[in-house]
Amino acid sequence: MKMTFRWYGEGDRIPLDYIRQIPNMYSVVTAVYDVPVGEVWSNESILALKHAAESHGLKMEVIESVPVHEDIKLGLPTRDKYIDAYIENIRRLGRAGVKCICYNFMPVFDWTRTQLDKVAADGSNSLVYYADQLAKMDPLNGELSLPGWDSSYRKEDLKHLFEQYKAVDDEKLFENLGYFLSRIIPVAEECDVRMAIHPDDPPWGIFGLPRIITSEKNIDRFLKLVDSPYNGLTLCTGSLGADRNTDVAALVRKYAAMGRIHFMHIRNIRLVEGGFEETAHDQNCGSLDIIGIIEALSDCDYDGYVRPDHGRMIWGETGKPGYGLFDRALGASYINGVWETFRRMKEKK
Ligand code: DNO
Repeated sequence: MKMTFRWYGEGDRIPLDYIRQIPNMYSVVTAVYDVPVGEVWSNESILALKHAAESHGLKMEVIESVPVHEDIKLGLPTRDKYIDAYIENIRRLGRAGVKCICYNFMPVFDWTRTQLDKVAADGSNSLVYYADQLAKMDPLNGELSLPGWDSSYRKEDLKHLFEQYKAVDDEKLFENLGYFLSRIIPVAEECDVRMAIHPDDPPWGIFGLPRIITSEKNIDRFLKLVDSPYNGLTLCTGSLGADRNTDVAALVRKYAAMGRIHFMHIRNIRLVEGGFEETAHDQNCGSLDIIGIIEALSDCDYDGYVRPDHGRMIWGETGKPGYGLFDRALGASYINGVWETFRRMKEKK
């Protein structure tokens, strides 16, 4: 396992020096943020990120994300030019030493929460998702803004996109994903860059838009679309675990044994009536079997990347929801501790 930490580039309030001081930190997870979706990233920008990381003793082996243009997800005739640009990004990143690219195939919105600062009994706050709050949200009124959403959409663009998605159901979305993969995976193989799709978060359709990377059945289907080790997963425990019927530890064991997990996002959530609340990473703080998940990784000798996913805001910290320093650093240390314990037990056997 290689421990990583998401870093939003020079604009991030968390300096690389701090990230480096988290024990066992290996690489940053970052991206070029100032280029519109669908365009090619400049080599200068890619190398600037790499040099910044390396001058602080860190690698830049994981990119999250190279976003996928909506025309690709919609399967429009214009998709090929965006796929060409995507391919060029894979090539450029591969040349810069990147080994893994995380992306998602969620229509219009990335991860969705209904409140960003729900205060818990201990005074910390975190992101939550409550179905009754979602029912009151109107994504088309132009007033909503959430950290996972692209704020560059104008109200009219969003309306148009929602219209276009009326022609796309789950089957069509799978077909469009298959087309995209059939073009990019051969390039990823050539460049030795592992592609790692992020599951849909939450793992069900929202606002009438389709979502497909949601369950074991659909992930099995996804992996078969192009049956190559380079067509793999970012296994996000909190995303898949929001479905109470999903046994996340069992999925980790299955897909790690197949060599198809390239990146792990580890976080815990507490399942509540109609939704979930993000908690500290520790086993006892939420509903997920975090220890069982790490045990499965150890049993499979997982050597891919791991990052502590969203943290709560604690100790008075303010900042990007889910992406403060303190709780994510605690999460990294917790994951390291559990991992090292399982490794030691394995060596002794
Ligand atoms: C949320 C993240 C996601 C993830 C994308 C990958 O915190 O896990 O935004 O980066 O879905 O494309």
